[in-house]
Amino acid sequence: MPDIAALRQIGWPYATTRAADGPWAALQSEYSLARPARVVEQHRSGYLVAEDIERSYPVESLPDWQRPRLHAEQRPAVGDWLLVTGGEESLARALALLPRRSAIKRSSAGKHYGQQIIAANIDIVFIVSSLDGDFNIRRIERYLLLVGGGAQPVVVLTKADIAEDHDPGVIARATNALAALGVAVCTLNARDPASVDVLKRWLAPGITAVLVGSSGVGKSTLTNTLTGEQVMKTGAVRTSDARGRHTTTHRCLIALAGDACLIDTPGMRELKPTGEEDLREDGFADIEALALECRFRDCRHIGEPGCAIRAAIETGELDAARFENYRKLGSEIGQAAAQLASRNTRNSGPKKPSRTAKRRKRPR
Ligand SMILES: Nc1nc2c(ncn2[C@@H]2O[C@H](COP(=O)(O)OP(=O)(O)OP(=O)(O)O)[C@@H](O)[C@H]2O)c(=O)[nH]1
Ligand SMILES: [Mg+2]
Ligand SMILES: [Zn+2]
Repeated sequence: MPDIAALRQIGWPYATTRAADGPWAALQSEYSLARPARVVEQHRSGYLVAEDIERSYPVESLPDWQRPRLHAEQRPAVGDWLLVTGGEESLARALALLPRRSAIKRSSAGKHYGQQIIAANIDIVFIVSSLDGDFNIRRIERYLLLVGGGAQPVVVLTKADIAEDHDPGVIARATNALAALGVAVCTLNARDPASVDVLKRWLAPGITAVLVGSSGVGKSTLTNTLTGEQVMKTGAVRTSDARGRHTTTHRCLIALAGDACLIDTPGMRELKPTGEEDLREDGFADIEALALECRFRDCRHIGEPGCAIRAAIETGELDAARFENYRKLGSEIGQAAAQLASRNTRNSGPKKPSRTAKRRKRPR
């Protein structure tokens, strides 16, 4: 029998694991001997899962997940819940991926359209930026867009202890710029436990939070300070330009004392939208509302009479650089959405039964 109390310490959100109470009734009745386990690490060679805070173990993937043509977002990611079986005398086996409550994702790098799940089943996204030269409000707007509706974003500004020596006034400038976005912000020294304590108000029991941001901003340092142990390796930044060296190479879920979970991730260079983002909901509602006041319905805001956007830029009510970023992100979302739509049409043709479906038909 699955141990609910132990599962809840690693973020299981339901009161039971019985099929009737979960959103995957069909799945679990089929696999009545399976138990839920959470993906805590993802490596090239496979997944590590856990059923409690004490121990994680490798699990054999479903053959379906190794199909090269399977969309990446259909494979498990860190934070996902799997149904597993076995594991006492032999390698545990995954039987299914349970539906996600939420996910943070981006488009994968490369020519072809693809999505990459950064973390699944998360409640809080800590967008980490350091104050020693990394802070860039346009990049934070981009992160906010990717967080989407399922999770709450919190911007964490690190290296407050050294920021003013590098750049006097940077803390005030950064916090003012963020206040205009209406997002929660904290400024701290990631190496100092007393300073990092402010994050605990978002780390209630059962919550899963993920740390995202560029390399070298202090995500793993925050992880270590929050756990009180050196669970993650950290690396000094280059002195020439304060860039990190990509010290963390894989995503990792860690249970914190107090029953919240934290996911540390490798620093990200590129943040391309997937095409599913919504500018209205994810950080740009003010601009969308303003555009409704333009005289022409199809105003392109490039000099038409009665343009509310141009007027707001002139009075200083709207920051021209923010509007530029809105435009740029809008066009990237549009392009990605078109690629996603064409991928979905290509895939909606008649399907051959998958290998798992065939296997299930065989009598046991
Ligand atoms: N002074 C000071 N140094 C910090 C702070 N946060 C992180 N550092 C230092 O910055 C360097 C990079 O920190 P990491 O925690 O490795 O950065 P990361 O975000 O995990 O980087 P990647 O794993 O490469 O993505 C380390 O030398 C840390 O000690 C802070 O708030 N203040
Ligand atoms: Mg790291
Ligand atoms: Zn206009």
